[in-house]
Amino acid sequence: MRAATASTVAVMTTGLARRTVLAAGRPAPHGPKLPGVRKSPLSTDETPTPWDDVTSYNNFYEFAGSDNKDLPSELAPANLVTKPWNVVVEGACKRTGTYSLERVLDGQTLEERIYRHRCVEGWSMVIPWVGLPLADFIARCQPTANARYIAFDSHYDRTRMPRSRRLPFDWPYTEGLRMDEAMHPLTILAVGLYGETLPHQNGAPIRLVVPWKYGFKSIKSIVRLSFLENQPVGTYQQQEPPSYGFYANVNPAVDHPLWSQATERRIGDFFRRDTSLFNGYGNHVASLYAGMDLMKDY
Ligand SMILES: Nc1nc2c(c(=O)[nH]1)N[C@H]1C(S)=C(S)[C@@H](COP(=O)(O)O)O[C@H]1N2
Ligand SMILES: [Mo]
Repeated sequence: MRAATASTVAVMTTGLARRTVLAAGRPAPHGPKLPGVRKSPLSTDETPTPWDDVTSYNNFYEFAGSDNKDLPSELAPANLVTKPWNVVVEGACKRTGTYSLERVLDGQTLEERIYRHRCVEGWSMVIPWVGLPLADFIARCQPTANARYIAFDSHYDRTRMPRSRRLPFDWPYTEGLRMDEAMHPLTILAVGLYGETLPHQNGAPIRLVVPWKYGFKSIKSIVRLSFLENQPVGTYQQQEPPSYGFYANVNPAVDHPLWSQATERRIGDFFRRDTSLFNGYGNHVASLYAGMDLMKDY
């Protein structure tokens, strides 16, 4: 009984500490609505995490280092310059070159995709992204038969991201997907949130969202996209000791070396909930991994 009381107090204290942390960031101001956004049957009907939490509790290591959730919302707005913005397309495709953001979005209908987001650290949110299927943009790049993977680089400016130097990363932040994962209908390039332009702290002006994988695969502020024959190595995957695999599919059975992934805390909830395989998107994506051993290829 005494033990139960102590752990209840511990849970409450953690909850309060988290609330303090959430209140400390700077939620993004609201802007105009993006025009012509279409709803999608791929959205979850779960309640979205409030705007203020989605825009003030962030991971953006370039600005904040690895453990500070408040600083991205304080530092990214002034230090991430999003206009003009170009994305360089290179490698195994016919239409290599520099694409302005306007060109990426030209003639493209934007869709709202309300997705679960599960961070490898054990917290989760429900986020109403606005974006376009990555498959649509890939089709315009015309990848060749040699394109088996796609790699993404984030924008990096060490003078405007001084805290990044505290981390032993090989900047820029980089991530990769297998081509069939990249072409999957759930995979999007997000340019908005809650029907508005994407706030800087959330990876403006264009970021990846892959909802069945841990959040770190969803790379922010993309400036380069490379079609590759060989599997690229992501920023997290480069860590020593190697704790993260290439796939990083959400999997409650594969523990992080330092913590279990069996449960998660949905931001705003008091109690933890069970984590689902593929973050609950297994009916859409399990077939991509048929024949693979998910305990080994994680
Ligand atoms: N460039 C870049 N992209 C990144 C990160 C980062 O630090 N730098 N963090 C990742 C992690 S760990 C998570 S959980 C999500 C967080 O996205 P959000 O702040 O929009 O919720 O972004 C991912 N993309
Ligand atoms: Mo994350």
